[in-house]
Amino acid sequence: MKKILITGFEPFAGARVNPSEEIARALDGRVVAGHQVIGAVLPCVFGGSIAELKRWLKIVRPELVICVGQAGGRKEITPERVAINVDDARIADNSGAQPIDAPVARGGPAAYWSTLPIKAIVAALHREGLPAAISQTAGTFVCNHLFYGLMRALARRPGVRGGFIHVPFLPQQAKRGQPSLKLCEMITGLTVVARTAITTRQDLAQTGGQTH
Ligand code: PCA
Repeated sequence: MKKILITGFEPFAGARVNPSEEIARALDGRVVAGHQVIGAVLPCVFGGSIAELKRWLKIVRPELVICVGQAGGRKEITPERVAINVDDARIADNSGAQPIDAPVARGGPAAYWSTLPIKAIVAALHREGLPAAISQTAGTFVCNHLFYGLMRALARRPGVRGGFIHVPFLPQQAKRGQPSLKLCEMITGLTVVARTAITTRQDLAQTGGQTH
């Protein structure tokens, strides 16, 4: 059976959970649109996250790769449009590294586009009643770093599509007034993302309700 690789991150910044890890674990082994999902959890570490992703790409040989990370403070499930070639960390990663103004890949292009049908994904999430919007920036921490590394790796694998999705806090992480989303809604949401990516050949040309 063809495969979909879905990755999440371990908790970071002193947190005890990361919704993206829970999503990857929950979806591991499920079948979506005739494809088997393999869920993997990556370290929240510059360099190490890309190395581990490449190891999974070799093992799984997926048709589709969806990397997921937490973006605390956002209220929607947000497909990222673009990965940029910069690491600029406001806090240290889980190994204590805090690169400033460093390239992800020296000599690499300034950016890579997601190859997921991001507008169709937002529309499909809305049809399920889930909050969703396109994001124009994945930040400059480990999520953008991994997203850039993913798209750079996929540039050498024609036909394999991939991209990055940020998700809000879980309810137990959100401080008063902060938005959050239940884990079951995120799991449904990422299933919709995967199904839409498999079944959509041509992305929609319509507004994505951009917020970030
Ligand atoms: N979110 C962080 C890194 C890991 C995660 O889940 C980010 O947005 O860069």
